[in-house]
Amino acid sequence: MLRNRLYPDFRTSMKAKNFGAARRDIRTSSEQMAKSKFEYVKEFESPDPCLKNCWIVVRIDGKGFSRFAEAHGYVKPNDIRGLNLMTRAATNVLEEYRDICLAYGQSDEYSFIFRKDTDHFKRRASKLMTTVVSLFTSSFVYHWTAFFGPIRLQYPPTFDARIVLYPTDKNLRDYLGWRQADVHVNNLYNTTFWALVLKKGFSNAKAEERLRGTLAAEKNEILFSEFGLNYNNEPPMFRKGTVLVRKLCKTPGDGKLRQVVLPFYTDLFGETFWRENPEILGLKSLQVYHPPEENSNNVNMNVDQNKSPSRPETAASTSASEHQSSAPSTDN
Ligand SMILES: Nc1nc2c(ncn2[C@@H]2O[C@H](COP(=O)(O)OP(=O)(O)O)[C@@H](O)[C@H]2O)c(=O)[nH]1
Ligand SMILES: [Mg+2]
Repeated sequence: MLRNRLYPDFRTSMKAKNFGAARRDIRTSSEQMAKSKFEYVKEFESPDPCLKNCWIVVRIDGKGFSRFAEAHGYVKPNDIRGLNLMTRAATNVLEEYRDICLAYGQSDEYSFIFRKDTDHFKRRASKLMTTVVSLFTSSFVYHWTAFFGPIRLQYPPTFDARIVLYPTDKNLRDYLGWRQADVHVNNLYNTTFWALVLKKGFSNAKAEERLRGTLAAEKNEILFSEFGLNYNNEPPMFRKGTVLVRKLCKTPGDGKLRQVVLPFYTDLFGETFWRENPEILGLKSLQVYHPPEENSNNVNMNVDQNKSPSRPETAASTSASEHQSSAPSTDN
């Protein structure tokens, strides 16, 4: 074993309680000079505060997620376990960062919206972005087994991140509308594509050729007439993505109001969501959440896929405010 000349009993001196003293001992004036000699390198760091008064969006996205989904046997086109795991990880992020007022997720991505008046990390872009994507990724791995049971992680997943600033409420709403339009378009396509491949034995190339140039109404019609599937009856989580918001909920037991992050499967287009949740854009205090009546058609994840479908009216979505009554995660 190498012996340290200054500290022959190396193990004792490296104990935490001795560490400070040991460090002080070796600080000589020449080392202090060296320290100040090197210190100028700090000046190479650039300040990166996000512009004031702007909504700060941190979007994380799975890197090479198609391969990850394949390697872990994800159900095509939508894997409920995978989507719920994404939402679990995103919930962790909202619980940690109280200045995130809304998050929106679909497929392998989540967007986290920081209040436009946040001063968290002095609005430093790198700090906000890296801590969000880091906590998201570690939470995804941490909760993996709770959602995938015996299926072991084959390799560590990676998520990338970016920051985008939106100066107006309209810009922010349009951003969220853009991400939601993405899931509308992709999910209708993927549902039809995989129905052709998995249920009719089409090759990928043949299914692609069949769908090339088709409009939404045509894909709806293929699903209905060839597979007896009304696209509007597909789970809203698949069609609309997941919106996470913070509400005050009565805790069963002591009846106290506590902050809870709740998932909604709802349209962000139009006025309804923003009218029902004015505190988000208005930067107001949290609202008390009143769960929908039991048996209301707001609770929609238990869609009976076996019931006879009625012909879809449009490719567009149905009710505006759909919330799945999953066990909320509380934080107090
Ligand atoms: N089978 C399956 N694949 C999914 C699911 N969610 C996301 N993916 C995959 O993840 C990809 C996400 O798109 P994108 O970020 O553009 O692809 P990436 O560059 O491979 O990460 C999709 O194209 C799917 O291949 C899911 O629920 N089931
Ligand atoms: Mg990706």
